[in-house]
Amino acid sequence: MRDLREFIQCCEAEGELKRVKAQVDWNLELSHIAKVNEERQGPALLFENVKDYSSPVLTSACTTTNRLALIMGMPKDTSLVEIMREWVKRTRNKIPPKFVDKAPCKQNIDKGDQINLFKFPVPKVYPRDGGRYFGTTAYCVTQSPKSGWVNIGTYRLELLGEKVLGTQFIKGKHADLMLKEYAELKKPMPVAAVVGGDPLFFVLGAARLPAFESELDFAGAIRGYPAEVVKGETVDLPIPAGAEIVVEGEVDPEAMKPEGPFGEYTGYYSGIGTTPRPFINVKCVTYRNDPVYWLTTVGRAVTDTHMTMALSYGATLWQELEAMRIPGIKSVYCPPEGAGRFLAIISVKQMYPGHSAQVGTAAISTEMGAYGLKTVIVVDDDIDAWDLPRVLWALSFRFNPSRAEFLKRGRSTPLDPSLPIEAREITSRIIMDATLPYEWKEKPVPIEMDKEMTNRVQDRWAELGL
Ligand SMILES: Cc1cc2nc3c(=O)[nH]c(=O)nc-3n(C[C@H](O)[C@H](O)[C@H](O)COP(=O)(O)O)c2cc1C
Ligand SMILES: [Mn+2]
Repeated sequence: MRDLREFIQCCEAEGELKRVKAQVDWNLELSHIAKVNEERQGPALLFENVKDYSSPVLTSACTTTNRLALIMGMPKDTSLVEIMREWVKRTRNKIPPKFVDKAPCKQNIDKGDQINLFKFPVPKVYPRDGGRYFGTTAYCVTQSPKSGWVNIGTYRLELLGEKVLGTQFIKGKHADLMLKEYAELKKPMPVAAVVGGDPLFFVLGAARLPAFESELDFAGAIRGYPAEVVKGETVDLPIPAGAEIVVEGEVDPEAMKPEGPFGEYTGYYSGIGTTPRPFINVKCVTYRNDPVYWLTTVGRAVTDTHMTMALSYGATLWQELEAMRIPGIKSVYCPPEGAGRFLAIISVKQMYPGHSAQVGTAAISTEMGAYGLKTVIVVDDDIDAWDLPRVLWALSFRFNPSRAEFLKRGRSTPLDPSLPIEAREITSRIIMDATLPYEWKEKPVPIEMDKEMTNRVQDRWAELGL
């Protein structure tokens, strides 16, 4: 899949998209339609008549596993866990991107006075948001001045002016690491904030992939062919050729402007009022004719953003456990109710004493788990990680609180509402081992039904009047 238009076509062919022709206001109305639609597990929406604008807005692209499967190039009825399993398999062999000369994203090029980000139908999402957020699905392309590593990261971008986007690169995120390198060199950081292109770029921009790895190479791995990229007009960065809108600019590591707040995927605001943060000074904007602007509603679980994160965070945790060569991992599930990141369930076929404990401590030590993962539940392999009723059963009957491990200090996220607003850098964690200890000589005797008798009664079901 090369661009958002191909995805829209694919969704339409599969009955997964509706065009909204009635006029809709970008100010709260559009986002509220999208959110209610997502709560009803509705289709992707293409708003074709946005008040004050002539170009369309896409929402609800990732809300259901059906559409996540389409993004991955898989059949519609694939389960989330099957999609994750495929992700883990395909991302073993990375494929770097390929530069092309001609790119649709260059159909229009605005520089100098022509630049005006209010040209695009950027919605205001929730009433208490600090403003309109150009970046919800937008991803920032940046490059390390030291190693040359190219990163793609999805970070919110607030529309602060015709030529200004506010950023929030949380400490330790890859754009933040790179900005610190530019600060040492006393140079501004070139950046391209991109909307559209292959929808995978957004999913991968939001995925917590390891440092020093390029999301562009992961995109190639998942697709099986290299991502097509083109050089920027004013920045020397690889930009997806099929992108809809590309905002090129620079971030001065020393300059700040008030940014925020924004209704986050935890269902809460992460701070009170505005905070001074670095911003993008826009130097050039390129876009396709009639560009499709793409929004994800973020906000309270479970809707669009949460499904995206459940896929990419769960798959990344699974892959990192595999890379640690821990045997017996049967399945991994990071429920969308926890935005795929605060809670993880892992099913393991135990092979030696302490195996399940190893899985629990490994999970919180992966790159994915070391940041914000608070609760890990480990279950035996007779239970699938996503089978929540069975997981609750194991927590009731196999779990003993004395076998839980508490850790007092771990990296946290400023988004976690369970911590006081002024102290969100460090969190505690718990590993709940809900397996039966491998070393027990005498295990509880499970109740089995008699197979023959079960068959017999099933055969008699109609006769029994049931
Ligand atoms: C809709 C959406 C908005 C996000 N906003 C931010 C943000 O403002 N700041 C941030 O640091 N991470 C944000 N994230 C999470 C990052 O995308 C995620 O941590 C990703 O790993 C960042 O890329 P990196 O690992 O290359 O730094 C957001 C994710 C989504 C899906
Ligand atoms: Mn990254």
